[in-house]
Amino acid sequence: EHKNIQWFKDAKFGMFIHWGLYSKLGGEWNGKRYYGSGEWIMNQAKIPVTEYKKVAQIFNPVKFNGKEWAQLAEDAGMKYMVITAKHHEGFSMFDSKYTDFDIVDATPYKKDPMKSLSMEAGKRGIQFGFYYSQFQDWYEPNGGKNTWDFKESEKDYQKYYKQKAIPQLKELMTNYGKLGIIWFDTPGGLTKKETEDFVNSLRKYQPDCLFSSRVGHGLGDYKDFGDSELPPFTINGPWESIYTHNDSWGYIKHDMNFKTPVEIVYLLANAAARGGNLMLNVGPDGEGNIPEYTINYLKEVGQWLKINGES
Ligand code: JFZ
Repeated sequence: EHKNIQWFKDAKFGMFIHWGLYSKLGGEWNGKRYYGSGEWIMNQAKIPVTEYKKVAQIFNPVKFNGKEWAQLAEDAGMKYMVITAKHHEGFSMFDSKYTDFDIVDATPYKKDPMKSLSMEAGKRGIQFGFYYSQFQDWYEPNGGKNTWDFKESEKDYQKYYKQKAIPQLKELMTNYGKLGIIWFDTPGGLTKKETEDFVNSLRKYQPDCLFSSRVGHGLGDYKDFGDSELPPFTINGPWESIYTHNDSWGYIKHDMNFKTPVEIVYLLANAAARGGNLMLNVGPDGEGNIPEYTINYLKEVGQWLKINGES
């Protein structure tokens, strides 16, 4: 068991945030609407890298306010927060030396939102973490799974890990203070031994930071159930269940299927009764606004927790 697992076991409730260039598209490309997961639109519409990178030029989330986001998490009764530093689209939502395809270098916004968000979370005693798509990177010729621009047979995954994923993970683990979690996703391209080396090489930057199980090969510090599934009551060991507030992880403007406060409390109770956490996802839009429904419903859940919860 990880020596710093206790906060996670006690947390019960966390905020997941999917935010990237796909949030600007909002589920629409060339006048056509896409459904499902907004953060997959580049793949769904098979958008070429040369087209997709232009979205960065119009991504200007001036409404983003790290203080308000962290305050919402606190008001909702959430004890941790995990935000997409880089999703499968390959765009870095933080300042990175290892690519120009990041929010500081490629957008008119030119600022690093992860700086204030990590600080504001810390101030409130909320454990802060990053989601990082370690294998899938549709922007990079050597990254995982973009087969509409690049030939699979010509990909050199080791090169991608060495030149982008590992250096960027180091940046995330050294530039944003103490991290609670790195949330890996959809593993690939590495053997079990290579995954162990990968994990061990990162541990040294922050020995207290937890790694999600989707780092692959049964490694990682706790189990994830997903998406939107709950384990049996007999489950042992630390775990988390992930759900999203509406149907998509990333913002989709025509997805209004938001879970009500009662439904959220029910999910929370269901996870807590089995000894696990609920990490509920919110999808801010391309301007940096969290949807009104999400703000209002989360505040109601927080009210309920204040009256009926343990702490
Ligand atoms: C992954 C991502 O592809 C998706 O965009 C989103 O970020 C989600 C939280 O994670 O999708 C998955 C990964 C694993 C499972 C399901 C969806 N799974 O193991 O059931």
